[in-house]
Amino acid sequence: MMQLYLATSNPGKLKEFKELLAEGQDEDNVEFLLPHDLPDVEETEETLQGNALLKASSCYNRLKLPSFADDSGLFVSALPGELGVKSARFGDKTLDDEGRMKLLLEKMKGIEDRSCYFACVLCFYLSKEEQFFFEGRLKGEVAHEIRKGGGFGYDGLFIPEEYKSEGIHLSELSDWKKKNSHRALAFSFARKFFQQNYWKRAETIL
Ligand code: ITT
Repeated sequence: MMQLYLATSNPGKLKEFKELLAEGQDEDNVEFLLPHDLPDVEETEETLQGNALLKASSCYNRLKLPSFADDSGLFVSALPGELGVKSARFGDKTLDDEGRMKLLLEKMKGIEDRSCYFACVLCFYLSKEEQFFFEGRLKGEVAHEIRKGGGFGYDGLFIPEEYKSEGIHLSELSDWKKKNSHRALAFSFARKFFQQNYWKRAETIL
């Protein structure tokens, strides 16, 4: 059984990764572990790839064991450069998820183009020689009101493209999100790749 350390301090992400791993576990031959003392990493890069690598590599360097990290964000067409890779730091540093959604709602007042997408980049840092990246995206639009429910982050303000006509928010689509989110997509690419190329022979490599 291969063990992978998950470098995240976001409980929403952790919950989703646990659910993703639980599906199809039998074929994976892998388990996720959480580091006890996760290194505090300043996300200084300008891309999701760069920050995912920073987080995964600092976890690997601390533990000297295979690690992976997720860097993700909401990219809003009408607000270029404001969220995206900086989504977790949008607005005042003291804001929580709800505060950031309220700020986004405020900034979108009167703006017609509400198109946006979530993106997630996963970096698997298996060794100094082997790092793998996978990306998933989910298109949608910024809603006109916040709807609480499941999920985390900006889910309460995001309407997936597929649910535009019904106006259903991602926070109301927990089961759908498990299969179709940017994170689920990135993870499914990783799973496919590792099942074919790595996890099955991991015991002989590591
Ligand atoms: P770690 O770096 O510890 O993993 P973080 O919350 O700092 O946790 P990011 O730097 O990747 O994570 O920031 C991602 C932000 O984008 C996060 O704070 C959310 O607000 C938002 N986000 C990412 N994925 C999301 C999702 O599935 N649903 C809603 N919001 C999401």
